[in-house]
Amino acid sequence: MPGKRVLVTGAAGFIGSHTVDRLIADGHSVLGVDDLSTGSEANLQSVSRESRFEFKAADVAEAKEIHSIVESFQPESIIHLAALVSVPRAESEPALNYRLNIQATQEICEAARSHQVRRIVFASSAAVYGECSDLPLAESAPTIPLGQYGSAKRISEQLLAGYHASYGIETVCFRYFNVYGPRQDPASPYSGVVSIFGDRYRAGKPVVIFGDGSQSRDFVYVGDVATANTLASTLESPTSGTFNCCTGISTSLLDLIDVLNERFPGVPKPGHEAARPGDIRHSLGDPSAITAALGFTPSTPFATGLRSLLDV
Ligand code: UD2
Repeated sequence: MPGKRVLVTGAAGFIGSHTVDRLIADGHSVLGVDDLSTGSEANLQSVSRESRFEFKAADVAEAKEIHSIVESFQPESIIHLAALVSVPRAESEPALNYRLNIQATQEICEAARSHQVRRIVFASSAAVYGECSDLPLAESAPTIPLGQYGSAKRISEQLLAGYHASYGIETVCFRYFNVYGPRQDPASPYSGVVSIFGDRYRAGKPVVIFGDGSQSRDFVYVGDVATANTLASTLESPTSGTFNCCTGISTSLLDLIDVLNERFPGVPKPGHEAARPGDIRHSLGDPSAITAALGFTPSTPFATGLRSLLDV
């Protein structure tokens, strides 16, 4: 099968750079776009000398810029990962959230329509479900987002559904659960818990557990997410729909701490603080739809994924 031409927005970010690595390894040609506001070119080091990879620093919410990029590269698919990824920042800067998490999706759809792009793969989030207690979550569960970020992701899903219905563009929305792995920035208190805890244990420092530690998440390894993005953007057969990108396996913070204690036995015991206001206790997805559509389930065992993160 000849390689495809794939445009990846947010290419220098955590999920974007792993997706680019995977596309290049599979023989595809990639144009990576990123405004480098939170992503870093260092994440693209392994593909930087690859002739099938090009990089362009650009803001995807700028209509003219994205149109000219799509027109000149002529991708068969676009993987749209560029976003305002900080949930607290989306709350405090709703206009910025609108621009990056809604308007940019609209520009991508319009550019795809104008330049005959066959398919768009979009990074949605489990945040679209809000506080749903009927676990594991299937895609048919109600979507009642808790704030600006989840709401923007839901609106973007619907924009894409409209472009599919009106113009036949194939659209795939992945609702990512808690993605973890190498290159995830541990610096902010709102970074993913796996990267924060991994970073502190490696430095020999104790972590802080908000609440009693029995809260649980569906942790999905970034390499599996990259595989899902690659499959969805390059499959020959028509592919559209909205899918959970999750493992269906629940891991509590105490489970995570057990693995870390075993690996770093000398690190002082975790401290405890009050549960974070607004935190959900349990989150778990049902991966059966993604398996049926793509013949793939994110399945890297948590211990294996965690080892990759800690070994970097
Ligand atoms: C994710 C988002 C969050 C919000 C939520 C919606 C990320 C990183 N966070 O939160 O912004 O959208 O989904 O469902 O995308 N924890 C600790 N100690 C720490 C850090 C975290 O105990 O130092 C706890 C935290 O209180 C939570 C759990 O670990 O109970 C997981 O936290 P998280 O921020 O990694 O992920 P989540 O799903 O709560």
